Amino acid sequence: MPTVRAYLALGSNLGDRQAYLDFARQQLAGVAGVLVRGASTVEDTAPLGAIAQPPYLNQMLALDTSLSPRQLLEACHRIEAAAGRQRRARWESRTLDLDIVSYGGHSLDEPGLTLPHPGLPLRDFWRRGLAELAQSGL
Ligand code: A4P
Ligand code: MG
Repeated sequence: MPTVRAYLALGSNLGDRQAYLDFARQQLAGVAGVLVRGASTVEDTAPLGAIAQPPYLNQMLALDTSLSPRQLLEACHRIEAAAGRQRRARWESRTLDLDIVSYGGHSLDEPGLTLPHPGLPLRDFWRRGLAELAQSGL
């Protein structure tokens, strides 16, 4: 089965942020058609955007996947939902964000899926994560 290198950004800014990132990596490791090849150092980052909110933990993952971009996105949404369910009674906001930063060299602009992720030029912590993975040959 041919695989594609994809990069996935993890983010959490509510609850036990590190535990949510750990949960995301564990869940991804269990998805058929996904191999987690490496993970960047977790970074504590100031929140981007106009809305006041707590700081984030962010991490970049390198994956090899035989899933299509849409299947990978669906897997991400399932993992986000599973993380959200654990805390729904306590936290109203999202506790785990999974963004597909890139999928091979593919460019895509469909409803609900844009590749590469348009946030990449605006997020220096994503670029640092990618650079760190690249240093390890990933
Ligand atoms: N979507 C389209 N393209 C993609 C893609 N390449 N990967 C769609 C993932 N999703 C993609 O995202 C909204 C919709 O984007 C989804 O339905 C999906 O189909 P979401 O994750 O469901 O919602 P969201 O996260 O509330 O909105 P959005 O626009 O994705 O927000 P961002 O861009 O994720 O921003 N500050 C710091 N320091 N670190 C952060 O990680 N993150 C955010 C959230 C704000 N500030 C931050 C951080
Ligand atoms: Mg998002």
